[in-house]
Amino acid sequence: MPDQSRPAVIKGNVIKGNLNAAGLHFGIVVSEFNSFITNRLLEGALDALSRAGATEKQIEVLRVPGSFEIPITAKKLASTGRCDAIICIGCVIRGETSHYDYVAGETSRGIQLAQLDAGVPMMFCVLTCDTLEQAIDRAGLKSGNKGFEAGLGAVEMATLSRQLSRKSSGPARRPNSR
Ligand code: INI
Repeated sequence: MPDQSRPAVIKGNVIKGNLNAAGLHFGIVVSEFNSFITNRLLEGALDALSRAGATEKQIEVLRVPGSFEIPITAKKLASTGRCDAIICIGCVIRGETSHYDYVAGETSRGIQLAQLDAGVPMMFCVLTCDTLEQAIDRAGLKSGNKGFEAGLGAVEMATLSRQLSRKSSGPARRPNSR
């Protein structure tokens, strides 16, 4: 007998993305600075998109000089309305001066501002490392490939966003309601 003195445990209407890239379009903005690392991250992201079912014509890759140039490029790309999600790839490695702090800080801040402003999900795949070894580990060795993770994240966020766009046009409906 259910205990009727206690409220039923409810889960709510869970809305979640999935890993099916069918019908979606992705942008990837890649920094050329530290290209030894960023090209590996790019390969990881492309691998993830391909495993999710994306084909060549669903993906466009834009190359920029350094991480600092990623936010404006991602924002402009988002404004074309072509992309369901954008993957931002860069690698900032700490040097002897404070330059690192400006580049890393402004790149992350810029990408966050760009995605909030544009309403297009942007994956933050900018490594911020103290050493080259840490970057290598995160671009395909010990700690996996952060580009691959970003690729999967892009598909999940793109599919979630599509659901939210559909739902925002009217009151919530149950799947079988008329
Ligand atoms: N850009 C990077 O992507 N990573 C770095 O480590 C880096 N460092 O160390 O200087 C870097 N600098 C270039 C910067 O992103 C701009 O391209 C440049 O300042 C011109 O605006």
